[in-house]
Amino acid sequence: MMKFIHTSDWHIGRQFHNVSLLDDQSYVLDQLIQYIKQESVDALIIAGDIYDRSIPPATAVELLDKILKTICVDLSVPVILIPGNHDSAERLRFAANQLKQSGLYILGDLGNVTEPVIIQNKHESLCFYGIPYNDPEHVRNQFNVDLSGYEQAHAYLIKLIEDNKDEQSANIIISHCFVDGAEESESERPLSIGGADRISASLFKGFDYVALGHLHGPQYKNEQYIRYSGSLLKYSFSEQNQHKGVTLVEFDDNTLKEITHLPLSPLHDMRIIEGELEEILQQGRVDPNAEDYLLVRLTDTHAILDAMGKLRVVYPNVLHLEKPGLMASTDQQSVNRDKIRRSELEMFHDFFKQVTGRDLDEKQADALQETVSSLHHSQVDS
Ligand SMILES: [Mn+2]
Repeated sequence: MMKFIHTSDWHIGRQFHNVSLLDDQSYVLDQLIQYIKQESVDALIIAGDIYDRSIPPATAVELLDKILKTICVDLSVPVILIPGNHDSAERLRFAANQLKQSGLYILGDLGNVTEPVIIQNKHESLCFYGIPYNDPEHVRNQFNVDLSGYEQAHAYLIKLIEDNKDEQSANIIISHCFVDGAEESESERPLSIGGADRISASLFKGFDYVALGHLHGPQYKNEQYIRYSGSLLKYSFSEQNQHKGVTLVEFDDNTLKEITHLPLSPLHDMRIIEGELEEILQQGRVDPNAEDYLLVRLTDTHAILDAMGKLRVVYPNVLHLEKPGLMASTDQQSVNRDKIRRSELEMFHDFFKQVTGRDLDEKQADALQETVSSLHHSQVDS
């Protein structure tokens, strides 16, 4: 029996609403290391988007260096990784040939897609083929072929691999791509505009397991073995209900036996809270997870002074505030010419109604009248 863990989309060094997620990433990577020990896996796969940017901050490089040293050297577990669309393949594959000797396989060269990393024991062998992230132009230039679109480019690469693969082994593809029909999140950067980046799952049917990266929600497409492990952490509020983790894959006698989702628990969860300020403040005072990263949607219909400051007293990590209550109920969003000609009073009245859904009451109308006329006078005076 052989086992490996499939992960992807680490995005080390990512910032979220100006907050560095490095500690959060380090926290779940420690859990990954525990899983690697506990399951005594034979390899770790990272299917792209190792870093968040092509030139990552030094602290991100330092964290990755530390994690890879622990896994490859201290635990002697080989790591196989490919660059994703966020990584720079050229930078990531620095010293790749030398690093192979220490069990770190960086498959970052499109010209080498037909060369597998073979992990084996006495009875069986797993062949891992990595397809570094590419667009159709890379493939055209690299192989001097005429093709267009992501689907054709991927089909070409997979055919190359299939023509070379060893039928006696289990064959595993690692790729960073968008499989058609799979579900997106808000934190993925599109590979191309207008859906031309989709490829069909059926391209992969000749393989025993397909370790995908790019989409951040854990999921499979068509077949259980054509799978996205999902990102390490939630990287947008749209992912609040996703269960992040890594995927444990077991082979026996060169045949896929079992796929298990191993959950990761974040240092700070990411979630959306909705309600009126007062009730949110009350709930925050007793919320055991008050440190979570929050998007707060205030439903109050009146303006609130320094809502963010008040919320952060109980929820220190409110990262984003929305006030749908202040954009309430009215269809009269369009400005028509007649309205522009009206007096300030009428315009303010309309504005008030548009944001609160109510008319000014008598007291408010009086106050407004007074303010506007005093403004007019002060302008005349000065
Ligand atoms: Mn990604």
